[in-house]
Amino acid sequence: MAGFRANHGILPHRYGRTEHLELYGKKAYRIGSQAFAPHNHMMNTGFQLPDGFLLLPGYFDRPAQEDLLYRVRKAVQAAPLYRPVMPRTGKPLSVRMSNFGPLGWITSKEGYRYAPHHPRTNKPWPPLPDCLAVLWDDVANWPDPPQACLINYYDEKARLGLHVDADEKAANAPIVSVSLGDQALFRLGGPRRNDPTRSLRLFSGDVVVLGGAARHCYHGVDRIYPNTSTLLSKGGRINLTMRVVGRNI
Ligand code: MD3
Ligand code: FE
Repeated sequence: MAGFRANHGILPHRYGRTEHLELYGKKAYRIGSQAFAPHNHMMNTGFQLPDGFLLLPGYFDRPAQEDLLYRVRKAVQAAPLYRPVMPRTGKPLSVRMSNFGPLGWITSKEGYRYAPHHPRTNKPWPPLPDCLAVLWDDVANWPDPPQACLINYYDEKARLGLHVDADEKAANAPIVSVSLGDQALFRLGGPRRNDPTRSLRLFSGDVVVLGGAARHCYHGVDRIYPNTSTLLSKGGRINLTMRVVGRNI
């Protein structure tokens, strides 16, 4: 903890209750109900993080991030990124998406759903890379494997508005997220849209586990910080989210 103070000048005021999460052999902190990344500035202090929110800062080191990026590039060659549209209005999102795994999250004017084929190529989604299956087994603490892994690509202007993920019948299974590339300003609220929110910066290599109550909380991405990572040669951010969907019919 001394290094933490020296490097960042941020000392948790409830120091005595710091729980060093050595779970999974990686560093994460939970102070009371406030989870913490050593490199994360605590914005909006006083917000209680929902139960089940776990941030594993720097879970993937640079070589592991490069390996993961290589798998993502291979996947999007076969299953190109597309711009999902909002149901009803047909308005495109700024985030571009694709998927790994037996199922993928797609949108149309009719609504959102999970489907086994890419909406443009009509081919099955590329298989989930082993390193992501291993991550799931390491951190999810859930008996079933993920059925879908959404690939989100943000250019420097992309955003993701506040929403809840509610298209999975397996609503209690956790979601496991991996960030790659430029930093993002992530916003986490509560179960109701008007609940107070807290902002966290997500860095390349960070993993977030959304279980328990956190799984049902509003969240979004307010901004991407350009040129904050050298991982993606053309910049931007990739976020991977593994999900258990439940029975698809
Ligand atoms: C908190 N993705 O794909 S990942 C999404 O950075 C999504 O691309 C964001 O929201 C991104 O649906 C955030 C972290 C995350 C994922 C799912 C959550 C946070 C969550 C579900 C409930 C609460
Ligand atoms: Fe989401």
